[in-house]
Amino acid sequence: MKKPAVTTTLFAICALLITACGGGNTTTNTVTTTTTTGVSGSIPIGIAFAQTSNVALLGQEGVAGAKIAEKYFNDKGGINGTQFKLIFQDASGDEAGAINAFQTLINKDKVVGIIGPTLSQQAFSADPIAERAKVPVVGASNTAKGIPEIGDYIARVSSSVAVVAPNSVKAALKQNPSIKKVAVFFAQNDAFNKSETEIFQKTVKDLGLELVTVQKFQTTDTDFQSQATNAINLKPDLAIISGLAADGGNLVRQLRELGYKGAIIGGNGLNSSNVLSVCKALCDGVMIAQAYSPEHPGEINAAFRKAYVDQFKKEPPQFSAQAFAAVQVYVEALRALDTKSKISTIPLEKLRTELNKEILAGKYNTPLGEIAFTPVGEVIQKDFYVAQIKMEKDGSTGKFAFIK
Ligand code: 1QQ
Repeated sequence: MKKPAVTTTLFAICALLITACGGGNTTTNTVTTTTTTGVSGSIPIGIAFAQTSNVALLGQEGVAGAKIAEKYFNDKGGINGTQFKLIFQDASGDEAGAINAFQTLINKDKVVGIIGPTLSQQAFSADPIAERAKVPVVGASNTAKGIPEIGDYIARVSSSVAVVAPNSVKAALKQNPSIKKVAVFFAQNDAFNKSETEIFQKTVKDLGLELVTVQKFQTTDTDFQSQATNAINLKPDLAIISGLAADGGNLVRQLRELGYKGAIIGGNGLNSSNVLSVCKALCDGVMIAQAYSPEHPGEINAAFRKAYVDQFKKEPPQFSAQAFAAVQVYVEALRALDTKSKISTIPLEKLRTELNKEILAGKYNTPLGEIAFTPVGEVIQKDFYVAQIKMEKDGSTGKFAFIK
């Protein structure tokens, strides 16, 4: 009789003193978040981009855009007079890195919402964690099919491959109407590249072109001799590559080194001036569809462009503009929410849920143009472009020239 009595008493004490008895993190967290009133001090917004690994070639452009937005909007008074701060957790290039970054941002940094991760491949693993914790996520570079559909808390400012990718094929045909045979290459170990190649292959067929071969590789590959040779033997007029910056750039270089003279289209994974150092002079002429143009009219883009050019001495790339837009979405949604009821009085859990609704309801005039969201969280955007890499005589510097 004695033993159970002691256990019961202990249990009762523990129920009152959950932390002291080490009652488990889940219970402790629930108690803390429901009793804390709101966010005090500056408002934390989480950024989970790749800052290490080969994906950092793309992630660092997101970091740059987010930092410009942080300064720009805080200088303008932040969230109705309260500053916000971006908390960066390196999501690296794989699923584990993104999951780690999300967990830290949600549970330790107690952010109101997250921007990231860099790759769709990572988002399919990490976004469900935020969804279960009811923490809003705004993707700023995830373009694979199915991202907003991951859950109610998942949205993106990065337009889908289905909308963006076909533009480059149409532009290539316009520039060279004699294109008939097309070779397609894609990285088969990456969700975004699998999604993008489907769109490219469909576009090729829809436009009445002949798809002569589909060559596969891995984002970690460095040697593309066999894929490039297989394709070149079929005499294509156009090569379309869905890969990431390092592998994609290497494939461009090796195609040219093996004598390929036709047109080349790169997908969104090659959409960074970081590919220039990989394929160097041989990058010249590669066409890439864009969801942003530095020339987009309007005050907000002028301010963003100036801040970027002042700092980096070159035109802002798409991934920086999209990251800026994602921060802007949070800032404006937080302002709207704060106007209705003071953010500092709303408990964190409720704040995250209310913020998510506000994000989806808003309209934003960003450097990408006017954007809004469908109920599922897909971005609605109007203007798209195509750029072509123009290398300088020195063979190492170059730029993305927008095709009119
Ligand atoms: C995705 C992408 C990448 C190329 C972003 C860097 O579009 O993974 O969805």
